[in-house]
Amino acid sequence: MLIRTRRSWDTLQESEATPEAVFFNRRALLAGSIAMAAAPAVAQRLDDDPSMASYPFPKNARYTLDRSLTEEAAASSYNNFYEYGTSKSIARAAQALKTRPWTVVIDGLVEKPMEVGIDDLIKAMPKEERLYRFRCVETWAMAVPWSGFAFKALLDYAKPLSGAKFVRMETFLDPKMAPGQRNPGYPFPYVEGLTIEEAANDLAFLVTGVYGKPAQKQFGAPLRLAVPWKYGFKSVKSIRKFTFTDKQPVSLWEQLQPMEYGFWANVNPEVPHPRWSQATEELLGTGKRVPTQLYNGYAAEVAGLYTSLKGERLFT
Ligand SMILES: Nc1nc2c(c(=O)[nH]1)N[C@H]1C(S)=C(S)[C@@H](COP(=O)(O)O)O[C@H]1N2
Ligand SMILES: [Mo]
Repeated sequence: MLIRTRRSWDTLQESEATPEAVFFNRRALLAGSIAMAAAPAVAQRLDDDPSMASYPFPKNARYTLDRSLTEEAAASSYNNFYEYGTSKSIARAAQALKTRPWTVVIDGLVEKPMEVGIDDLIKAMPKEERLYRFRCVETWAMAVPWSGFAFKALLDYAKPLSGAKFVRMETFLDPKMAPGQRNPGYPFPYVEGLTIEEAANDLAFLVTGVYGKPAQKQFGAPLRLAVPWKYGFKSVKSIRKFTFTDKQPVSLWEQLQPMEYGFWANVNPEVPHPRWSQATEELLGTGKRVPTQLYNGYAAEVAGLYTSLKGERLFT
């Protein structure tokens, strides 16, 4: 990781953008750098995963791509998962994440609050595989085969009350298991949120697996979000809790830098990040840069969610 001085913002090259780092917080940078070491691709043993036998999930032919899938080795060795360090090379450190036993709490404005074991939840959900684009706000991108279930299926299962306007998602909090959570520069646990309409959109997906098998830990096992029309930081990993609420959730990144990482965070090549352009993206593992598309190529599916929200900062 590069440690920058405040002045270097002015000359920051797009290719060196590491936006999700809080450049001016030197203490956080130093603490965060402890857990970092360059790591090769980590192949994790998944055969003792209780959900293994349910893979591969049936492919949903509605969600295919016009670009090649990112090589698994590239996607699984270049990750953002600040619980395990602020560099991209956290795959090895993330093996400390214990994904069983794992329960998921569903609370707030729902018919019946509950806590369900991840394997019971996976059994209860309609399983499918979808090929999705993925675009990080830092301008790298990938194309991934996610396995999981539609967020809509979780809504049907959780039965939110009519007063629920948002769903707030929270990652586990366990600094012993995740040394990055001891970094005083970040207000863990990691939190993200969606409106109920966004969560009910066909594209919103909850991920349990990647590349036809249970997700490796660095991808945010055993349950993470995939909302491909939004910047990657919205896709919260290793979810422990879904809270249905009438208040707009404030994410970890919004707490830190509200002008850079807002609630909506929809992909738009014409709205630059305050510190760099969003016009193009680098396809991980290829060295190629291509133009970024409005809503990351998913405008037909999601633009309608936002037509009545004219005053909002939809793209930051
Ligand atoms: N809990 C948690 N979720 C997270 C993050 C994180 O640091 N912690 N990083 C986010 C960011 S910035 C991105 S780009 C994606 C990265 O997902 P990937 O490593 O599977 O590509 O995860 C998102 N979800
Ligand atoms: Mo990101």
